[in-house]
Amino acid sequence: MDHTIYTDLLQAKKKGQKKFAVLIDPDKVRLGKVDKVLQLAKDANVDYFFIGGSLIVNDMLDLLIKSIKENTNIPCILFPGNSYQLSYKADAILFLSLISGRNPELLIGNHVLAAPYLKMSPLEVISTGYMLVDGGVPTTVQYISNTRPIPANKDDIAMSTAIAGELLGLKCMYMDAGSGANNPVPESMIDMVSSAVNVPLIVGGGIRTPEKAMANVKAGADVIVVGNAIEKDPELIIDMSAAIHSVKTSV
Ligand code: 1GP
Repeated sequence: MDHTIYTDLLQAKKKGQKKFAVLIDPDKVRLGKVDKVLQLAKDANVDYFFIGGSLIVNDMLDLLIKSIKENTNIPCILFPGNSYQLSYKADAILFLSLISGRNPELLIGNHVLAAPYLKMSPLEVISTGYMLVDGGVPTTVQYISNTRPIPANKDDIAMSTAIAGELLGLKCMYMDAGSGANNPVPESMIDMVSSAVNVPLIVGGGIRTPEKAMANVKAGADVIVVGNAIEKDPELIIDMSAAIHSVKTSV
């Protein structure tokens, strides 16, 4: 297992450079449409593909990653909704601990089951504190994880949670309002969390416009994840990527 992707993230953070990840849910994929997304992602210099969803009910995972690998050099990072969503074909995996919740299976239980597989696998394992933030609508991840999100106006709870995650040794934080959230994570919360921890901060959920993506990176996000909005309008990749990459924060 090498540490290429994490090292790259740390270096970018050090330089104040921002990254853009396009989330592809294998369940929602029609391979015809993916070709267009892949071409746009190449043209727009997308940094990563995140691959995952809360429910994966088909066997598209391997097929999707194979197709990405054949057509682009963009790294594929697994963003698994559960421990069955694993594939050796990806480059890395976000090894998520749902630290905003109090469900022991998602804090450590599933990790124990997946650990022997991951230890043997060629995947780069990036331990990540996953923080679900209330996005104004019940999301699949809330239902499936059986956890309550952090209230959107409780910046201090988010900050304390992220600090705890960092002190426990998690290498990244991911603040997520959940796929298709009405309200994305507020900038004030991103600002407070990013000021409190040194590890890279990933932010996603309900980001629909380049303006919001830009506001998030200005507030301190290091990686922006967009899924739904791009599924609806793949061309959005171009403007999203330009907006995110145009920001360079001082460090
Ligand atoms: C969800 O952060 C991701 O886990 C992306 O959310 O699909 O709403 O962009 P969207």
